[in-house]
Amino acid sequence: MNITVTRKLAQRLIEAQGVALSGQQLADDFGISRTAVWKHIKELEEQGYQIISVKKKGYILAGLPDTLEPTAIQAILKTKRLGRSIHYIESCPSTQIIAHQLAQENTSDGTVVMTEEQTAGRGRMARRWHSAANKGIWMSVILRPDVVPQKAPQFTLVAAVAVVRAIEQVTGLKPEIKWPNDILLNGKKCTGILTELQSDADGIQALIIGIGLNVNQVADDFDPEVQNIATSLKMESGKEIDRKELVSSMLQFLEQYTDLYIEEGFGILKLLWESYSSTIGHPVRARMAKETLEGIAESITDEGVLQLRTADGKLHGIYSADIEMTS
Ligand code: BT5
Repeated sequence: MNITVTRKLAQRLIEAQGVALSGQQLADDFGISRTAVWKHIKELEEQGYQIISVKKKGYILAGLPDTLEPTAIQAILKTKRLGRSIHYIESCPSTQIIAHQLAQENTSDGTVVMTEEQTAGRGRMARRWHSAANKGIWMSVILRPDVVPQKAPQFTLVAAVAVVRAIEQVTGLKPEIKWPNDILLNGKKCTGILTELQSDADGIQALIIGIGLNVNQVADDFDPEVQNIATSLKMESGKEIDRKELVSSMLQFLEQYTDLYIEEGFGILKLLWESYSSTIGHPVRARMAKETLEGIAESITDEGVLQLRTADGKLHGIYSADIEMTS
């Protein structure tokens, strides 16, 4: 079966907004037989599309599946660039790996890699990111901003603000950001962000922002390794969440905020980031590669560096660490 035709057919049904499309018309438009159209309709039904077949009128779309297929996302997407090209794979080791390959092949700014399942999802420092099938959002966004490499770390913070805004908009939940890359609900992690860079002597070639968001898992869906520290939007809200609504909202905020950051700098976004932060103003322990420091997390700088004041009064600039709240 020709997948492109199936996708185009889904797109036509979505665009028809509940109006019947005649089988003959579709057959003519796609240059295939009516039986072939019917086979594509059956394929879409298997994917979870609800399609009503009305005698003498044709096919009507009555419901969309909980899928992250590009057609379903793009039907509701309001962005200009982000997600206008989506590479969708049912299962893959890591969307970051695919995004890196695409970025080297000159893929366009705003391209998104999306999957239903990762078999080797990764966090910072080669840690594992558990990515259960069909329950979360595992995606990588490729950006090609014209900025100096020193401006790269803040993209993680900007992305975090975009994710919390989207979670709020779609679910009404109140997430918090834990510096630098975690999003928490009731103190448990629902999202991790991983920003990676491709750069050369000319500057940044591509930024790859990986976002892992636990959406519809229940406690048993999590690996025992993270069961005590992880949560999902469904566990916190008690409701099944529409993943494509969330993707669409996240991409919209991400486009808006990354554009704002590139054009105006980190100022306004820093204020927004601080308003969601669970870290600032609190006593924390910061574990870094070579040392661990305890103190009060006072602020972040315009460069996204955490300012930690230790008991001896010294202020330390922390570029990357794992943060634990100490009270
Ligand atoms: C992160 O790293 O939090 C970044 C995670 C980024 C994942 C996305 S998914 C799409 C894209 N493709 C990838 O392969 N990766 C990105 P870090 O701060 O190092 O946190 C990793 C730690 O989070 C692990 O050591 C676990 O303790 C915990 N963890 C793993 N899976 C989790 C999950 N599903 N939910 C909550 N916590 C998890």
